[in-house]
Formats: sequence, structure tokens, C-alpha cells
Amino acid sequence: MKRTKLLLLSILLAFGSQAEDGYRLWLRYDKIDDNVILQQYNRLITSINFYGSSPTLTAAKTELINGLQGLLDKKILYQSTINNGSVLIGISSSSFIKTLLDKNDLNSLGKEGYIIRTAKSNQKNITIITANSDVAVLYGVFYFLRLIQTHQNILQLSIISVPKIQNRILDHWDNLNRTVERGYAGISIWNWHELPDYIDHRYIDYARANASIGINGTVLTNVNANALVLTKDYLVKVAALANVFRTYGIKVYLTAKFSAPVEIGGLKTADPLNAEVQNWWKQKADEIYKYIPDFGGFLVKANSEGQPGPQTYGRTHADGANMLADALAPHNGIVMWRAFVYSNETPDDRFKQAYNEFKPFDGKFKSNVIIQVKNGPIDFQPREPFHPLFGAIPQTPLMMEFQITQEYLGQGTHLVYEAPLFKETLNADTYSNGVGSTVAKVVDGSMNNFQISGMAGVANIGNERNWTNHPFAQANWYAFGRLAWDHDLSAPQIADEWIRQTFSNKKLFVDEVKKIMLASREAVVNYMTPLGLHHIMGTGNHYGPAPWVSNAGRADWNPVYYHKADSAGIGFDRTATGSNALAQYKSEVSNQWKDSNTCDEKYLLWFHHVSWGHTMKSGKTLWQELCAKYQQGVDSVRWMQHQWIGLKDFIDEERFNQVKMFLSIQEKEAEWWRNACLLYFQTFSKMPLPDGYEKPDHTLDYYKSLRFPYAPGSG
Ligand code: BDP
Repeated sequence: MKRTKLLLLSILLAFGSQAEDGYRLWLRYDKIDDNVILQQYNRLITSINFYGSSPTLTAAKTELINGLQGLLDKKILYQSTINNGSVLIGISSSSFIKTLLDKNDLNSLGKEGYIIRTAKSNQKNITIITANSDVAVLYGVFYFLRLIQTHQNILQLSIISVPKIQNRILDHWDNLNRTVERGYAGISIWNWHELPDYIDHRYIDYARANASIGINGTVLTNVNANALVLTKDYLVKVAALANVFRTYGIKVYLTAKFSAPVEIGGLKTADPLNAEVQNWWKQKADEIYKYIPDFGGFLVKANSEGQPGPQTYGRTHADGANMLADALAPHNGIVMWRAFVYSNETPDDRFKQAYNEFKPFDGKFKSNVIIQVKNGPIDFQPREPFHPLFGAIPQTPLMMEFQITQEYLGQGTHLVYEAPLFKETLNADTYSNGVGSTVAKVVDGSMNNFQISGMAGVANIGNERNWTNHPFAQANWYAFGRLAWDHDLSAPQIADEWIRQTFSNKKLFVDEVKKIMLASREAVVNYMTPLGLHHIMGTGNHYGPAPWVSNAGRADWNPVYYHKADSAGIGFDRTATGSNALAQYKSEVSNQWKDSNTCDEKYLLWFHHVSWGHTMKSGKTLWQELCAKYQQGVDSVRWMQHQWIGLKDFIDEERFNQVKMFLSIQEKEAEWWRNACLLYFQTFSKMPLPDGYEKPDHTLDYYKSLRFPYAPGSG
């Protein structure tokens, strides 16, 4: 008897109290903990009917059955007869489903859109999930599961959802040795050594997670590329991943090193106008497509930060991109050519470089080339004005490049919800076609009627058990995918659904966590780079504050280049009296920013060198305002901590504690940023810290002496 009890207890311990490790992301499918809601769903969903047998539809069926069985805690029958509560899934061409839906609706879906609709068939209440392609049915299944995970009413569904952007892509900055450039979540999930023979289950779960938010492409390798990935040995490994991802509608892409014809092809040159070079790339493309028939194409970083490119041979970006485009065109592949370039000569203003280099080539790229532009002109800072290229080259399709990994946002340990940052850029008005010419409309192709459109996010994924290290960094992966599908979604809406799926549907919890998430981006701006400061992070690893650095290899690698603090004031004059970068924007935009008295203060030091005594809108001097903002950043983190601690009873101990500990790190580092920056800037302002502010606990020399040779993410 005693032994049986003990056995029971150990079984309970083994299965009942499984630790929540975050691996399941937002696809947790745990039993609905609200009994009333559970019973409602149980009445409304009785069985599923399934039309089709492809691997993708089978994946959709499995997902739906697993999801429903978990959420509803009952066996879901798979039937061929229609009952009250049947959920029908299948593609729209299947003869039965076709009869239930309007042809125009189906036409409006294109290849990737789906319909979820409540209907009646023979007096039975049913739900139909259908689309014109298998993968879109899978998208619909994930959406339906999300409705239930987030406790939505499913009584009268009439949903049509079509993605606004065609190529929704994660860019992995993963190296073949499994280090991840700017990765803070362990090593690369691609285990190149064991591929193609060992297929880690993680690859499948990665694909499921991406499909659940509509991501349909993945660039497997770092933009600082290694030509080896284009050799046969690696292509078979890439093919093995592509075979897994295909079922989930995800295409693979690779970064193409421009010098590959020399490095692995034995040619003497990589000049894009050389016939042998052109032929080499054609053959290489043919070879790749033999292994991976649906290969997506190349992402290229050329003539930037030491990467080779067409300019190495006196040719242009258009020459380089078009050569690769020609090689891929017979196979329908695309070239994503990055605009993140800055030449080896020190420019008068790095801000202006991409625009200057690309503007002359507007309309000169082949139709399967898309230019990938970072959200802002410098480099993924906590806040940047939108990149001046958006709206400026109307004959060239531009795709967005966001950075999901938090290189400049506290890296692995700061809670920063990025959707507000993404939205700020997407909603910015370029005025390129009159009022309302938002960046989103440039990027989704609607402004200039482009067939090709795209949004890329630099991934924050690694082999940490919970994928992203910080549990809240999962929300950034999620938000990126949701916005790439539909950039009209709002940041609060996305946070809301993510919290419900990832943690809990309890209203108080959802409301409080949403507040934390929505405050977090402004918090990081305030404790790192308030009022338009930028690029004052530690050199190389970009970890922590280092506004004093002035000895890096070239002028525009130094924080002092960006803040230009001196005894007169602080900030980069980008008006007509300075670098005049503002002239790259339409006058409707530059007019908003060109006067330091009327410029939106969040961009003030991006565009103006302002005196320390300058009167701000608050009535404070610039120096006082700077102090206030840094303190506000620290205070916000403390508030986030306080709120989080109050939510202890709502969620599992594991994630509660992890977030709590990370918030302490964030608080410490926010204080460090405030102290180091204010002490340093004070050497110029010569003004005292206003009363009522916390005083730094160390000297400036102490902060300057800190070194982090092994900070993660340096590649
Ligand atoms: C910067 C990163 C660097 C990348 C580069 C890029 O610091 O590691 O290689 O951007 O985007 O943000 O190419």
C-alpha cells in the first residue's frame, strides 16, 4: 500500500509538476482554466472533418487536433460525417467546401489568405477553415487555435485574412561554427555538423512557430557571409532544413558572399561584368535549385563593413545585384540587396550614405531584386527617424529590415517590447505621394504597385531552451511576424494576444503585463539614448554606455562622432548649417524637424546641436531635461519590477523568477547608463545634477574603466 502511494506520488511529480521552460512559446495549448469558457467551446467544437492529404494539410490536421485536445482536454474525433460542431478544414477546391463559400471571397484570398467562417450544412452548425493553398489552410488553423487560446467568441465567425506583405522573413546572423552575430540566446539552432542526417525536433517546432504567425522565409546564414555555405557539402545540409520547412510554407534563403567565385570557384575575379563570373553564379544557382527546388534566393551585404562587393571591381550596386538576379531568375529566386552600406572613406555624415549610394540607381534593378533597408539611417538604435530611402526611390521595391535581436536594446536581459518601435517606423509619413504615404505603404508595395514586397527581421533565436533567452523576447519574434502579415495591427493588440497565449488569460494579469510591455520601449530610450542621442554604446560589443569613446578605427565608429558634445551643447547638426541630411527627406518631413525650437524632442539631438541652456517644451533647460529623462528611464524599470512582482500568483514560478531576476539586471544597467552618461556629459555642460536626482555611485573614471571582453553576441 505504502509503495503504491509512493509510486503514485512520484508519477504525479514527474508529470503533474512539469517545469515551465518556455520551449512551447505561444503554442502552449494547455487546458483552458476557465470552466465556463471551456464548456462553451466544448459544446461548439465536437469533431473535425478533413479534406486533403498533403504533408502540409496533414501538419494542419495534427496541429488542430493537438491544439484542441490540449485546450479542451478531450478527445477530438476525426470524422467523415458532418455534425453540429464540426470543424471542416481543407483547400477551397475540394468539392464539398467549394459549395459552402462565395467564389469572390475565395478569389480575394490569393495564395496565402484564408477564410474562417461559421456556416450551416444540413441544419448543422459548422466552422469552415479554408484557403486556396495548403499552407494558407495551415495559417487558418493557427488563427483558429489562437481564437480559442485567447478565449474569443467563435459563435459567428466571418474572418478573411490576407497578408499585406509577400516575403515575411527571418534573417539569422548565424555562422557556420554556430556562433551568432548579435545573438544573445545561446548558439545557433542550426547544427551544421550533424546535418543532414540528424533532424533535431527543434527545426520542426521552429517551423511551426513561424507558420503560426505567417513567417514564410528564413535566411539561414549571417550577412557577414561565408562562401562555404554555397558548396555542395553545405547545400545538402541546407536542403535537409528546407525539406523540414517546406511543409510549413517556409522557404530557405542564403547569404551570398560576393567573392565566392574567387573563394570557392577558383576564379581570379568576382567582377560582376565578367562573363566567367556571371556564368559561375548561373551554374551555382542551377546547382542550388537541384538540391532545393523552392530555394528563395540570396541576401547580400556588399561593400559594407569590409564585405566584398561590386565596388571592389569599380562596378555599381546595380551591376552586382542584377548579375545575381539573372542567375536566380530562371528559378524564380529573388535577390535581397542590402542598403546598409557605408564606404571606406569617412563620410561627412554616415546618415546620408545609403541614400546617396542608392538614389542614382532608382529603377535600374532587375524585377527580382528588392532593396533591404534598415528601419533607420544609422543602425537599429533605440529610436531612429525613419530611413530617408523610404519613399525616395519610387521605381525600386524596398523591403524593411527590422532587428528583433536586441543588439542595442539591452541584449539578452532587458525587457523591451519592440512592437511600438516597429509601428513608429511603419506609421511614419514619408509624404512621397502626398499625405498618408507611410513607410508601411512603401514596404507593402501598394504605394507604387510593386509585385514584390518584403519585411525582414534579424532573428533573436538561439538554442536556449526557451529560444530567446528573455521570456519577453519571444514577444518580439511574435510581433515581427504578426506585423509582417498585417502592419495595421496595433502594438497593444499584439501584446494582448501574445500574453494570453504565452502566460494567462486572466484579465488583471493581461492588463498589467500589457502596461509593462507598452512602457518598456520608451524606458530603454530614456535610460540609454534620450532626446535623440544615438550610437553611444560600448564599441564592438555594443554592451553598456561608452559615450566617451573616440579612438575607434574611423570617425563614424566613435560615439563622440554621434553626440558631438562640447562646451556649447550636444547633438548632431543635420540641418542646412550642418551635414544637411534633412534634405534627404521630403520638405513636409524636414520642415517638422529643421527648427530646434519646434522639432519633436524625441528627435532633437538627431538633427540639432543644441545649447545646454536651450529651453525645452517642459520649461527645463536641455541639461535638466536630459537628467530628467535618464532618471525617468530608471524609474520606469523600477516600476516594471514592482508591477511584475505583484503578478507572482498568476503564473508559473520558473518564468516569474527568471523575469524578476532579469528585471534586476535591467535596473542595475539602467542606473549604470544614467550614471555613466550624465557624469560624462556633465564634463561639457559643467552644470550640477538638479536636486532630487540620485547621485552616481562611482566616478566617471570607474565607468570608463569597465571592460567586457566576453560579452555575448560579438560573432
Ligand atoms: C550592425 C551590427 C553588425 C552587423 C551590421 C549589419 O553591429 O554586427 O553586421 O549591423 O547589419 O548592427 O550588417
